Amino acid sequence: MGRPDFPFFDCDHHCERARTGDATLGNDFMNHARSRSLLLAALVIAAPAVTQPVWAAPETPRRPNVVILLADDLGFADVGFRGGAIETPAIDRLAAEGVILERFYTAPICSPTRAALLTGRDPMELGIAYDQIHPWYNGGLPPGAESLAKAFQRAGYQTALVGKWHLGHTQAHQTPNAHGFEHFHGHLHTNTDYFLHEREGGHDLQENGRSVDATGRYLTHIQAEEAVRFLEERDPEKPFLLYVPFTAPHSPMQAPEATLARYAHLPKKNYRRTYAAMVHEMDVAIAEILAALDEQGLAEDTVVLFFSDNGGFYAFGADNAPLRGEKGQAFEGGIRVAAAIRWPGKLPVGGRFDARMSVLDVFPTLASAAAVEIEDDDGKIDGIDLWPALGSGAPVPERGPLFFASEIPVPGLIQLGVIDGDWKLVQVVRERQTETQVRTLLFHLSEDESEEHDVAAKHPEIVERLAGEIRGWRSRHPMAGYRGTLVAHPGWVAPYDWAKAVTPGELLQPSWENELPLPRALVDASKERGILISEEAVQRIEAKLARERAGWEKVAP
Ligand SMILES: [Ca+2]
Repeated sequence: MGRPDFPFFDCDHHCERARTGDATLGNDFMNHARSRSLLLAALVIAAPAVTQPVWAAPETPRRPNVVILLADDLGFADVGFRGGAIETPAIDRLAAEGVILERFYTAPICSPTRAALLTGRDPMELGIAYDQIHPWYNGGLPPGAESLAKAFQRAGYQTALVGKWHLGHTQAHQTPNAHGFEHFHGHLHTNTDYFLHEREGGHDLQENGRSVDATGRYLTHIQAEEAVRFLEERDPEKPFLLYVPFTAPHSPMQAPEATLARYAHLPKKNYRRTYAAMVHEMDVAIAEILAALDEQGLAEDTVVLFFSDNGGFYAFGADNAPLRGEKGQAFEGGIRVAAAIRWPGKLPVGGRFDARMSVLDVFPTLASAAAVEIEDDDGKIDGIDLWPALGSGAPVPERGPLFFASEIPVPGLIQLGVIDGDWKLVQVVRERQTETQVRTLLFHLSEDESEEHDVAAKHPEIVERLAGEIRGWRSRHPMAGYRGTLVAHPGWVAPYDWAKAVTPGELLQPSWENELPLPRALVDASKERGILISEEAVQRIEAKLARERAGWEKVAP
């Protein structure tokens, strides 16, 4: 196929905004719109005079499959379709066959983006806004939260996650299997070693809670293979949701030697060569997933969304040009990311969507595209449904401010941002025990997307208003939310196997039996957790300490 059923706005040739759409589907979507955001979107869309659609969809449209491909710390400029130096033919293919999301925004760091993606909820309210979830944290997604995977699962989808989770790892209710993914193959943490599959010395590769030993194999290769395996072995009677959060190109900076050799012309400085090889490997994995869709004749029945979870990090080889800043910052380079979406026949070929889209919008938008119902009776979902705008050129709903925060990589140094219309305020906050310093910058994004001209001094009233918006947003942070703690407490040691260290759900159920006295099972599990520090792990840690001591002696005068 390849041709859209309608003209599209903002396409390469500046074609006129289409006023036609799929009414049958559209009405159906709205019948399912239960969140306040979706209802708001419906109201806004209903307001302008829009020509009625000219064709009707089948009465029982087949639900599309959904594939979400998430890069980790990919630079804004590091895709071929942005003219980057690294070749990414598979990502470029997606962009060429679909729509480039020109202004796609995420959080500046990993965990908040993933929380927003899966729940459609503001990471600030979830308490996962300032920091990523480190191995020494014991929190994660709230157990009862509605999620993308739960909603699709209820609608009859087979759901799978292959790759990095990073939304909780200590208790069963935090794991992917508890949040709607019936199949999970991957690792719970970030920064997992690509060859050893370890985090902090603990083994971190599993399938549905059971450890997987594939030591020595490159993680991105495993992820491609497992994603393709899911596509080949899935239940062909069901539509599917496949979420593939790649580990790449996040640190540790590791790539197979043969791939590194392909990029020998790039400098080693700042890991640029290794980073390029890691992006290359991710692109090859995406090519394999797209080829599997093609081979099974699924491409036209499948929505594929690609984006990065935050901007690239210069110290690890990324490039966010022409945007200012990087991962961990509220400048555009930290939060505006490379993104594209493809659904042949339903979305234009070679389209460009210029409106702002947030990672918060992904859940309501994909649910709308697939006519999947979201359970949100208490109106907790903050994202808005952009499917009518994307799919049929309907006006983009008005939206409130978008907020950003990060306390990575320096605890006590917080970057905050708010985008409201064309205005963007950035605050760099330095919290010390005796004082708090705030540096404030104001930008007009439509005139200055590279944030080169701070106009805060010219517009004190706008600064004051937006600073108030940020204060209000931060006040929604729960007491128990995370603040940056980049290093573990002294004495903290990882379990030797993260999959085995997850406390089973049945031990955490609130019941009389499980309160006082402590159930035998919990006592036994605690003992088991006690021996999770194996003799082998102790020896490994001691050997590492000995190596470090030797290193110190070597450099001692
Ligand atoms: Ca990331």
